[in-house]
Amino acid sequence: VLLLMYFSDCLNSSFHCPQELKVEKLEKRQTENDVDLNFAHEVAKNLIKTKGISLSYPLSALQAWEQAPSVRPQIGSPGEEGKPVHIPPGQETEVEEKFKLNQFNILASDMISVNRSLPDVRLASCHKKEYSPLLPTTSIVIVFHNEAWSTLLRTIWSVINRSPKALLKEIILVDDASERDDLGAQLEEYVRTLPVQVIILRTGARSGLIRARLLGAKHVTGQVITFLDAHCECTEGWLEPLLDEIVRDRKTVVCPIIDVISDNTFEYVTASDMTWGGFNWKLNFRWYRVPQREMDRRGGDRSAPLLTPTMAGGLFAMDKDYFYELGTYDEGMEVWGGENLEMSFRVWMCGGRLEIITCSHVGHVFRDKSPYTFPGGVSQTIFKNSARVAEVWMDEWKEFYYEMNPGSRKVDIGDVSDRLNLRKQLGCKSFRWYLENVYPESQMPLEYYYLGDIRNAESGMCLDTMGRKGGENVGLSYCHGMGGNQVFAYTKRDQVMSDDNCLDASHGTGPVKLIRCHGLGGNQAWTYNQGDRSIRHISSGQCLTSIIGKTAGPELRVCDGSKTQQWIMKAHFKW
Ligand code: LR7
Ligand code: MN
Repeated sequence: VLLLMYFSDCLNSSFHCPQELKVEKLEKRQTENDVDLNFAHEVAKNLIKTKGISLSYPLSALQAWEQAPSVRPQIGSPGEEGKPVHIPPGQETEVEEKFKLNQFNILASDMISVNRSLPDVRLASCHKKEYSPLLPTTSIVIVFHNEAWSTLLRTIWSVINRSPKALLKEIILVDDASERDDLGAQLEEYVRTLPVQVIILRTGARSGLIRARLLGAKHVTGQVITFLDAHCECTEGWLEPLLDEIVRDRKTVVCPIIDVISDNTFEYVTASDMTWGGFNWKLNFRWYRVPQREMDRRGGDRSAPLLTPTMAGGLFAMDKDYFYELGTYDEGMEVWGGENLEMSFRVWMCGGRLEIITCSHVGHVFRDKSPYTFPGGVSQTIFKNSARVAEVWMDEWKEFYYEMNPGSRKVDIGDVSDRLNLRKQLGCKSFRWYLENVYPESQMPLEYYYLGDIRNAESGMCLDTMGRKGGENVGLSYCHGMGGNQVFAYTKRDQVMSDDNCLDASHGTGPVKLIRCHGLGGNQAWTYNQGDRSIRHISSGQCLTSIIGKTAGPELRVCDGSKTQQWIMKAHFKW
């Protein structure tokens, strides 16, 4: 009887449940009120041994837990309930001067209690969810380089205050060669007073966040690893839904919704539950609106786990054994960047899944710039990390990355053979599979004829987005061969596209706009004729023309075969 609670997840999850248990559950559930979980644990173990029942999660890793009490507001203290902090008049210059130390308003942060209260931002339907009475323990790994004292401590306290005690195995802090005095002995002393086990590890020399996380992961004794940045605040009920989803299927990697803590006022601002993670041709992580397809799959329930193509990278939880099975991280990556896409592609392509758990909210201080140094140079470092992602995981689609950043072809990316072997050993699927099945909305076309710059034969100028946004006109400028805004793909769906925008003309003549690609042809359908080198707008029958003496941008004109209407798609044109 006591097993009923234990196996209550069988019915609606991926556990393998023997038929008898289901029947037993249905018959006896109503009579069960208080369940002795330890006893249930024992009986369940026995059953598994004697009857060979398989469970996708080791029982020994599961714990009975009780909800953490809510944090009460400290009336009158700044920033309570996530409200913005107002800096007293006269301190504006100090705020400005100190801003660059952390790339956030440290005065505001210092004014706020490390135990501040936050609003409960969850959807109403989240409150009705029932989580497994037995969940795995987790270790929280927080890496930092020169983090501010108050944000780091508020991160730690928000974990302590808002995690069920029984589930929080330890907090592992990894200091990646910080140069701040207070992060040394003072921090060690402070954490000794905390009501939870806190371990501080130090990398010694700057190793970057990826290798710092790997050092932290080695010391994890909980069953689940949860990574957080060092300037986060966990809200009420953040942990249970993450762990619950992992118990249902240990190959699920889960992220909370990442809310915004203002870098200026430290106001807590809820992020949309209608965004997921994607990436662009430059291999930058980006948020995009969740497509209708994914809403439909969830039956319109916004509180249901959201399958996401990629994750932001800093805040996620994963079964520890699965973290190792799947090849941890790419140790060849430096400082910052790339590891989030690498992990996302690897999880999806090698048999796992990546989700945003919309009932779990954690705030993060978003910054415009990094406050710290990149020892190898910012672009060299990011080029290297991204090129490693592209080389190992993206198959032929790596060309999009290289075309955007020709400089990255020259960077020494080191040896990736271990990672390629890992991909083979794990029997991972192709990047095409990922694009077709996980991320069909991506701006990476599945089939294309050409990728590169598009040069006009008369003026010698290249089509150029000029960095403009969707809705504005496409431009023309001197061909620089540096990729970026001059990279276009001519696709088998008749699009001329640059990242997520397509050349679009709604009038028969005049300028041509960049509009978010819709894939439906119409105003975005073009044909390139390799013979006369024209780019013809299908619906209007007009030709893309570089107008002499006019550098503002190309326009649509009646096709006349002149050189102003001849466009060169130089190499690698594949019919
Ligand atoms: O050399 C370093 N050593 C470190 O220990 C550089 C950084 N770090 C620490 C740093 O102190 C911080 O705690 O690593 C953590 C992440 O660095 P941030 O906060 O400068 O990164 P970010 O928030 O700008 O960047 C996002 O992308 C990164 C790509 O490498 C990481 O995955 C970050 O964890 C990730 N942050 C998030 O996902 C939060 C949401 C941001 C978004 C979108
Ligand atoms: Mn961060």
